[in-house]
Amino acid sequence: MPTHTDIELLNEVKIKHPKKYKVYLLNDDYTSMEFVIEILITIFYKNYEDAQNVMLDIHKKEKGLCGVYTHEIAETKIIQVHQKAKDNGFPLKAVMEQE
Ligand code: TYC
Repeated sequence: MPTHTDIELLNEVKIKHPKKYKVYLLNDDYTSMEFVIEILITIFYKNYEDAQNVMLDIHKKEKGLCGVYTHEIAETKIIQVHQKAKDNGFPLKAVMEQE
C-alpha cells in the first residue's frame, strides 16, 4: 500500500502544469483612455472600476498587467487587442512574458 506521502510524490511527478504567460498592455500617446478601458472589459473581462485602475496604471508606468494565461489563450488575447485597435485606428500594443 502506498502511503499518503508516496501518493503526493507520485502526483508531483505526474502532473505537468502548463507554462503561464503574463499579458501586458503598453502605453502610447494616441490610444484613448476610454478605448483601453473598453479593451480591458471586453477582452480581459475586468469590471469598469478595475479596468479604469489598470488603464491609469499603464498610463503612468508605461505597461500594465491584464491577466495570466496559457500560451494559446495569451496569444489569442494579443491578436484580439491588435485587431480591435487596428479597426479603431489606435496603435495600442499588447505583449506577453513567460511567468
Ligand atoms: N496614454 C494614453 C492617453 O493619454 C492612454 C493609454 C493608456 C494608452 C493605456 C494606452 O495601454 C494604454 N490617451
